[in-house]
Amino acid sequence: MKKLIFLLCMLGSMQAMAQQPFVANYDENKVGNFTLPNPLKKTDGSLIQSVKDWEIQRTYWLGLYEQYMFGKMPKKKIAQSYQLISKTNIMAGKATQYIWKLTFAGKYDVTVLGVLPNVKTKVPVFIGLNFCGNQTTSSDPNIPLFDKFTVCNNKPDYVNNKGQESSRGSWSSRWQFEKLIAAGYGSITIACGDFEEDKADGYLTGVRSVLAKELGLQADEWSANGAWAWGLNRTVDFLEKIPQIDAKRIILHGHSRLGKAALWAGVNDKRYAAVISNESGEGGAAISRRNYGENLWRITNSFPHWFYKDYKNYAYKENDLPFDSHILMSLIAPRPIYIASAVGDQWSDPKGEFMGGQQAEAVYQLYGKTGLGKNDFPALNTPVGQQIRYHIREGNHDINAYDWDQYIDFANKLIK
Ligand code: GTR
Repeated sequence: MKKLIFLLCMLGSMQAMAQQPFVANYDENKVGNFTLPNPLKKTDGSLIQSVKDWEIQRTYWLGLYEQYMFGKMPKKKIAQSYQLISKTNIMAGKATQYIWKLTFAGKYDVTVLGVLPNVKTKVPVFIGLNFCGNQTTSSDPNIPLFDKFTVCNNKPDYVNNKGQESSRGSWSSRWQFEKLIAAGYGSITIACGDFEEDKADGYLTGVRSVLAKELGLQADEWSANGAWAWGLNRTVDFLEKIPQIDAKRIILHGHSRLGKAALWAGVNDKRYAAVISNESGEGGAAISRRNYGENLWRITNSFPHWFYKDYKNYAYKENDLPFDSHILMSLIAPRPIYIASAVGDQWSDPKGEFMGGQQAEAVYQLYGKTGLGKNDFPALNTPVGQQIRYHIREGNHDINAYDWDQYIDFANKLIK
């Protein structure tokens, strides 16, 4: 009886907590105590000692991520065709801009933007999804204006779900095409909303519904992050067919919510040579067990579609999850990973993002790699680490020229 009363009280206080307006904690003294699951611990309690055993354990973790957080990743192959829509010489002959249409199962199209340096050798490329349409990445007038729902739709640059001329290049600072071309890299991007519009009912018109039969999955068996990650990985299938691209040097990046999608894409597809999480925060690189900034309750209530439907049940019960962000990032090993934060973006919990990288170290060591190494949380604008790299820069939630300088340097050292 006592137990029952206790349980009812607990339930009542949790409900009350859920009804109160959310106040994020930014006090290190209140992040709470927790023990992180050991990525190398097998279900029988023994510790993994070899890469061979880790590869088996890796599949087990991947299954848990599907089951608890992101939903299933379609395994079925799907028919894919592509068409070149336009090809434009840009940057005074230094680069070519491509627009391709990718078609899945003959019935679902997405538009890919590629900017490749005009060189004779195969080039490494960065690939990442964009928030508000390909036209926001550059002011070039040949890029089609995106005409589906995006998170920018409350801005004057968007009318009735269509990006206007004024939206061209509005986020070019996040893409830094000139910098990349000068360094010998190409850049590939697609609007995330081309795979699934970023809203609660976005699945109705996205790949989760339209391709449900072909992919053998119902929409509620996976998530928007799953659809975005799947889209990235299918774009890699296409990039492998483009002769100018060196498919062994594809570097995946994502900012914020698209950083979460990038991590999920990167663990599901070993073809990426490296993965970059830019301020991916809660549900991305940050340790969820830390009560700091955004938390699991807040994110699953604000964005229910991002995760598998049962993930919300772990709100205020993060300790019951079998994993945390360090295990997600361990699944990238031994490939290089870059985790970046900004001091003005405490919502994403920079210390939690750093800790996520730190706690993946043991798996990198199994492969004979040094991740963040013995580094403590670094000073501003001071990147640290080797195979796992980290920086916290000055400024706000964004991906900017400073971030890109570090990513190019990282790729030059570890990929080129
Ligand atoms: C916020 C969300 C974050 C992050 C961000 C973004 O509203 O709480 O998890 O994903 O959006 O994508 O910019």
